[in-house]
Amino acid sequence: MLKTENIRNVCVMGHGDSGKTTLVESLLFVTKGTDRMGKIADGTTVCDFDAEEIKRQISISSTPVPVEYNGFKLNIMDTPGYFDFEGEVLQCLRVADAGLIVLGAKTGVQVGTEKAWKALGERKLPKFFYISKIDEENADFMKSFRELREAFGISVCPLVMPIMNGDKMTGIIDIIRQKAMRMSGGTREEIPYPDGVQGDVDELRAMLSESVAETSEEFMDKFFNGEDFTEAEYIKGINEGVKTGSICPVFCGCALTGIGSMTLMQGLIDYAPSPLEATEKVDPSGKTGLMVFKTISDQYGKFSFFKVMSGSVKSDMTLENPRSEQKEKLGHIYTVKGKKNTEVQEVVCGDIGAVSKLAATKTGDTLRESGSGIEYDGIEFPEPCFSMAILPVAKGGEEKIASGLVKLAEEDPVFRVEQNAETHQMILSTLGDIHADVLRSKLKSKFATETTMEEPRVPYREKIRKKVKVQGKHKKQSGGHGQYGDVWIEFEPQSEQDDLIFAEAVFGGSVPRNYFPAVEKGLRECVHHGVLAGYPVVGLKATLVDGSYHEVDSSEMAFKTAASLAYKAGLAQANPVLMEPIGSLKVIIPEGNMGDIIGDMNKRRGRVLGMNPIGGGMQQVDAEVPMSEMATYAIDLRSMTQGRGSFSLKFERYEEAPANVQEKVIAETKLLGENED
Ligand SMILES: Nc1nc2c(ncn2[C@@H]2O[C@H](COP(=O)(O)OP(=O)(O)O)[C@@H](O)[C@H]2O)c(=O)[nH]1
Ligand SMILES: [Mg+2]
Repeated sequence: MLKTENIRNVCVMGHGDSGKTTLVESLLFVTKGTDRMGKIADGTTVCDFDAEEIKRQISISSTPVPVEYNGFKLNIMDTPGYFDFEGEVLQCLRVADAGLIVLGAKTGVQVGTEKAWKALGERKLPKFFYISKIDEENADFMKSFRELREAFGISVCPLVMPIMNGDKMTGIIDIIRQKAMRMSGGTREEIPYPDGVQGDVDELRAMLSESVAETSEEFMDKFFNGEDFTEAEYIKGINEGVKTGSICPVFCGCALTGIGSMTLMQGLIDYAPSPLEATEKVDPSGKTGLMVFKTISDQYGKFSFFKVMSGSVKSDMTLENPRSEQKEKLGHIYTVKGKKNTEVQEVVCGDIGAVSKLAATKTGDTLRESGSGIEYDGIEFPEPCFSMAILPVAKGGEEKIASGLVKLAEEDPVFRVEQNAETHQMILSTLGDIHADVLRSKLKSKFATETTMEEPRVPYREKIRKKVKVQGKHKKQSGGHGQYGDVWIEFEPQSEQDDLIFAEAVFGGSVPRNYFPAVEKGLRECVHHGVLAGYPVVGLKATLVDGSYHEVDSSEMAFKTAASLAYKAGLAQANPVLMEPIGSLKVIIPEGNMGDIIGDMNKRRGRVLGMNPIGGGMQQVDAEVPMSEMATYAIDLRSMTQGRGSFSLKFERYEEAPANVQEKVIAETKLLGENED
């Protein structure tokens, strides 16, 4: 039986393409958890098994895999590096007890490295580094190590150094024990130091001592007295430091050959906290409680991944969900490795498992033994910031898109869909173009629905700027029962909340009272469509001032028509203008990007209202900008800041659109009208 103290829950993070998925594959391979070493290029890795991942050769979904080594179980969670899939990273972070940040020896620190560091720091989770792809041409361990230390300070603590033969990594040096090792027939054996490495080893050992000295006063004194630490002291210091965040051990290796993988696993076992000592400790002796951090729904059914936070989870248990207030029976429980499931009878405290067919439970939910009162924090997801209209290629496919997206939302709680009542478009909001593209691919492959995307239509408004008085006269008196309605209406701009204020100032019954409602009704129908480009009219006051009627031929219908004639004539004369939605924008960017962001804001007709440093080398820019200019901002901001920037935009008010914008919109509406006819 697995013991909780022998579990390590580790989230693997870092920039896209840094080698995370290949590393996890290697950990599985060297522990015989898989019988062949899968390759990204061949689409054969355990973690990237999804059709979309194989096609794109990037990780899209996070995948927890159990790696068993020396009696320990490492639940390694491989996450996507691409920022569109940040939601997947956050799910795994929620249940991780430590983070392993992977960075390439050649590429060094990238935005994804910084983001991982920040995310782990915010959650007070211990951090480990793995410098990958040591075998690549021009890869330089010492250079990337120094860069790492420069970026993140003296907590960055070296534990190993690669032994190189040209571009090949042939072994590894343990900096604490000062031993060189190489792999031989699947086991490690000690070898003498190769020539010319002593200098680097000394430099790394000095840095190691410096990091360890930080962990206690006693060690600090020893360090300043020039004394060396013993092996036991090093280990104690690192253990302490990892827990408080003052030490981040650094490993390295070549995942393709597996050299460095065993050392890394041993390092995680030795220094990463077990769930019992983690930032969010588990309670093995408590009543059963688990937290669902991820949901997969595919042709095999719906699987909910969970971490046991309290007690233990046994198959056939019935637990309650405090959010949905439903009871859930856990019929079959599993451990999961890529797309393979192994049914188990029990998942112990601190471990990660999966359960099928939960009816009323979604990602972020707690399941608990009744009467336990347990409820865990859910998962905070990023707000989707990239909105596009999604439409079917085939006529009448809207229903299928909507139901497909509902299904996909079970797996992906980040994106949003809404039917915009005004523009009649279905708006899909995601974290970026790749995220949207993946969802569309899944709609096609899983729900046989082909879609296209276009920029969302902008909900413009129309408004008049001048007071006018006009007549609307509807008269048809050719034989039989005729129609007669005649009104004089004053139209003027107003700035109250209501879009249309209707008043009357009719003297002496020129229009009988009982026709007033018909006039108002006629106008209310009219204001849905302005006279410029057919957008709803706002800020209008209409006062019925005069008119005439006919004893026999007047009717409500005739007065309604007369009102609409007055409306058409009046608004055209009243200097109408197109109003565009203005959003208030908050952008957070690195200081160095300031110039680009401001320049870009000007191009989008934005007004910068303020700039404020918010610490960590970041600035907050507040601005107001026409919403019509912001459709692709999520993508543009990412490319201007290499993904470091973020923003939020919300509707603020309507403002007159400049003449050139009006002309363009009006011309486009005409074109659209012609096409529809
Ligand atoms: N030379 C070399 N290439 C590697 C190594 N690890 C990964 N790669 C390659 O780097 C690319 C990205 O790897 P992947 O595991 O998908 O990175 P991820 O995006 O961080 O998951 C793939 O082409 C891998 O074959 C390594 O140790 N050495
Ligand atoms: Mg990957």
